[in-house]
Amino acid sequence: MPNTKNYHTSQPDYETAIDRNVPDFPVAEVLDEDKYFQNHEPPSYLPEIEAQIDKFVDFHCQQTQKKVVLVTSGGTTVPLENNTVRFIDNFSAGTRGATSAEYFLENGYAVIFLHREFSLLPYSRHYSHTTNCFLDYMVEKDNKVEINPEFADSMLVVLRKYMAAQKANSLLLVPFTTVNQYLYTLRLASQLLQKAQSDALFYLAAAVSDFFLPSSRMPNHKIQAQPSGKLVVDLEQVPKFLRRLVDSWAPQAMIVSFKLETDSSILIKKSVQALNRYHHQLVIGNLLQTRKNEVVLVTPDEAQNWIRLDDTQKHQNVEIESLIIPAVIQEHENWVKNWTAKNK
Ligand code: PAZ
Repeated sequence: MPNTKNYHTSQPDYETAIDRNVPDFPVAEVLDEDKYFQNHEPPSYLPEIEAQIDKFVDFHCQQTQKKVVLVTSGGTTVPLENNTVRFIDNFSAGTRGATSAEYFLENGYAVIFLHREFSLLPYSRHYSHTTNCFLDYMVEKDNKVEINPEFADSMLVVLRKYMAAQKANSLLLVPFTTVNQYLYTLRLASQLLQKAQSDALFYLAAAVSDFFLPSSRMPNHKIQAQPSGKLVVDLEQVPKFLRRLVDSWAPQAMIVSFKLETDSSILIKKSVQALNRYHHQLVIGNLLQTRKNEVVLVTPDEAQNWIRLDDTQKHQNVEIESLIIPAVIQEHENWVKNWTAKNK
């Protein structure tokens, strides 16, 4: 996909990210989502992204009538310095998001892919991180570069899907790096997606930081060695934006969040807790250790639908997302039907 954007989210906004006039961000309280936006600057490139998303949503609402899914993917960072040398990162390669995006596209959705810049992308994921270098897929023949015949057939399949998505203008790539960029972009995209009403779906697979350093306390320059020999970092809790997404940013859309745990004994409890707290439609629970082989879909009635790859499927390299996405789409179809019936 040609890179036409004029910015990189991995480069901090040196000038605007810090505002020393704002007071310290308070300890998490009710409605601190709103305070967050009052106390933190939006990324400077946001208007460019707004124009792209707006055009994409209009195109699909007016011309193709495709349902639109916003897939979030990859981990957010928490910078420790304004001129960022050090940051805290969240685990995620972007496999879940990039793979899911491909299956949504195959199932007729338009996809806004809100991803950590330089993490895995739909289609190129098959080649970008699987060898030392993409050149491993090439050979030289008669003074020319060719695709290694060993990979040519499978690459043709991927290429055709990629070209089809391009031709149909069905995939919009939107990057983030920091948690601040992620939150501002998510809010913007969800407000623009209101036009799609219940045809909008949110599939929140990104690993978003739970703690952050408020910009009012962020040092401008690289942190130097401390006299104590220790660096003590005092982080605040990131407000729970899922509540805002469900209540006011995108009240007509169906919202699917992921819950990642490492302790299997609390996975279901935490998934149910998230549904009770935010009142959205579906939580997909997964464990770090087994996330590629099994997930559990939990709905507000506390029903649990486990999706597991069996041994044959594992052997055949079936991707679990090829089973997750049809189940999510089924839920979305029910959501649209109910919403339409209620709003007749
Ligand atoms: O990107 P990946 O395939 O390596 O990992 C995917 C995942 C585990 C980050 C995702 O499935 C997930 O659970 N996201 C939500 C994480 C959370 O609870 O914040």
